[in-house]
Amino acid sequence: MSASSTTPAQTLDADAVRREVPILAREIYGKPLVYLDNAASTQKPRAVIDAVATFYETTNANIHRGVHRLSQEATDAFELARERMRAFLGAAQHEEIIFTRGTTESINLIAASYGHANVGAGDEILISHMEHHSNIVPWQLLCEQTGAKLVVAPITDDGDIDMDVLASLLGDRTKIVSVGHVSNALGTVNPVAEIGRLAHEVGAVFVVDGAQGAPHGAVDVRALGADFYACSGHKMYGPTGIGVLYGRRELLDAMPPYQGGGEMIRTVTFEKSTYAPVPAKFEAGTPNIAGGVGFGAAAVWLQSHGLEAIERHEADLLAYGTQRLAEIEGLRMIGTARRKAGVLSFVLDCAHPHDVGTILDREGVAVRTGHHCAQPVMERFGVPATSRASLGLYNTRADLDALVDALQQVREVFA
Ligand code: C6P
Repeated sequence: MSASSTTPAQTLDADAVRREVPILAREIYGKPLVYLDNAASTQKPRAVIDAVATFYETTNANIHRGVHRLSQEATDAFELARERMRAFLGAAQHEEIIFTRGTTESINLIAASYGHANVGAGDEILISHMEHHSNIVPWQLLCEQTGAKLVVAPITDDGDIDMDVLASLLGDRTKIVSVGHVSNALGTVNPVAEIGRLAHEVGAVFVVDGAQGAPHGAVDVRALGADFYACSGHKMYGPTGIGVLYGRRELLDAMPPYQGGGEMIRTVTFEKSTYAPVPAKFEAGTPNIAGGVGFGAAAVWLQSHGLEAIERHEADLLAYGTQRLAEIEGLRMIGTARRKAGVLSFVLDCAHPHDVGTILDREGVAVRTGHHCAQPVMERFGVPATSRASLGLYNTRADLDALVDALQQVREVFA
């Protein structure tokens, strides 16, 4: 996440932010909504809702193919969104920004395209034990199809990657290293720049699953040394069904297409097709145009609140929430890494996480319960599931107080 800034620190007024997000005014079972499920999906500010609605009301048409005015305006809106995502991620060129359906599709694209072109029998792909299934299964499929081997760097009892072991697992055979920027199940902020440096030392490409990194602080893909960086609009206060894959230009240029169809070609005959330059080569078919426009608006909205201010605000909430949850008898925190971002994952000795989630819901408190699509992490900590409160920039200390009060009620029911 971010480096320190020399400009005066911007502060974040979470109460003012809340007023920009209409759904937060809702009640659930007659109680104010306390939304603590931001790692699953975030709520949308008026700026994003309006950007999508205005696009449909004033500009909607297919892009990149019409000579008519609306098509040109829609194309401009979509390409402006690409430029906004470029600036948000610190990429050098807008051609390095590929619109996808989300992080999952972004990683599958890398595995299917870069992976098939560059990974063979006996090669190795290194991930960590804390990865989301989206950063495990695409690589497993690639290994099954090519005879490559998936190598897993272990994590400590606190939920940090064991960096000494990771370094020892890298070698001539390592072709791809892929790790999460931030763990969705533990909240660990991984030392991605350091892992990238180690990956490059052995000539591997470095993939960062940024699904939980990009919403919570400034990202600079070049400073991180990421060859690829994947993120999802819906986790960044933008629409669902849209995401971005950043890829370094020279890698993208050399990669074969991922899907075939309209827009990704230069010429087509029955004998042979030739392909469009990036980014079109990787955007077959009509994309989620309004989603892209909304995602661009979300990036601008996040920037307007200051990524470093967001990071500081969420760090304060994380520290407060960690301290308050320690008051709950029989609560075990899963994930106590040195550097964490907005995730409080825990189990209670008296109740199953699903029962915890159900009782919290009756109090208006939305958390996620389950394995969080990270089953190997659950197995590592010896639990089938956790309850997870995850933070966003509109959360307040009062939200965490409401969580703690509701957990005290769980204890009263089950103890
Ligand atoms: N994690 C969660 O509740 P998609 O579904 O493609 O937008 O994102 C997938 C994904 C990839 N990597 C990480 C680290 C993630 O956290 C997620 C999504 C959600 O934790 C839904 S399982």
